[in-house]
Amino acid sequence: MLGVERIIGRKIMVLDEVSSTNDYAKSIADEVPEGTVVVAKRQSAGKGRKGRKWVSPEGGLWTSVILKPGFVDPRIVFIGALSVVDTLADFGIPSGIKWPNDVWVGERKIAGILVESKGEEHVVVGIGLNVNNPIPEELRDTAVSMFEMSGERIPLESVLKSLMFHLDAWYRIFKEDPFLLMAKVRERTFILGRFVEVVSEDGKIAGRAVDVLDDGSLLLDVGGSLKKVLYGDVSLRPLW
Ligand code: BT5
Repeated sequence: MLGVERIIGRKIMVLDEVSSTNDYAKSIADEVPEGTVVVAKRQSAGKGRKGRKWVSPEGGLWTSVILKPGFVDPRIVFIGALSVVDTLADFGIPSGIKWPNDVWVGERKIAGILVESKGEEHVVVGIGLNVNNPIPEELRDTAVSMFEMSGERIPLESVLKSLMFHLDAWYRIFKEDPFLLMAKVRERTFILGRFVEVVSEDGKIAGRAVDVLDDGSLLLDVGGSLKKVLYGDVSLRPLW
């Protein structure tokens, strides 16, 4: 472990390497205060949803925040996604949310969010954001980093500070008025109006993304009838 530091009044645990900051955060969640952050320089087994691999070499921001809202809510993922969008804006990079858990710049993914719960009350918000890390060959067409967008190396500390500032704000808003959070999600979700294909546990469904509803689900127009999707993997049909 490198050390424990503090950024805007919270405990930050900085690790050299860990399998997954989410797993580490879940293992300590009961013993540490809400808001504790785990950051790792590298993850040896960074993970995405459904056991997928998250590529996490040195130079990126791989972090997990422990929240204790007292309940589990599928909309918590949007606290992470909006915080990343706002952080990128602070560094002059426009981005949008690809429902439900990706942040994209143009047509490429710059960040992914993985929310996991620990029991009924504790939630870990894992955020992987490509900052200065190299993008591996196999992801060149689909992934992008802040370095690539800005042309300069960006200190990880300043990205983390900005991210935590926005996370605090969106978490507060979520607790006070989740509809306000969802209104912002709707505004930032760039897939609305586009034709998409969603793969979920119920199978594959294709249609035009119409809205993100207040419960966090995606509303699709499938040949004139509206279908609600609670969760899934979205792929975009080309614009032209
Ligand atoms: C995600 O999953 O996008 C959630 C990623 C969450 C990562 C953070 S890092 C800190 C914390 N600790 C963890 O162990 N995880 C969290 P999903 O929607 O399933 O997307 C996974 C897919 O994204 C992979 O199958 C790849 O196609 C792609 N991918 C992997 N690494 C990437 C990277 N560094 N940048 C962009 N795309 C990547």
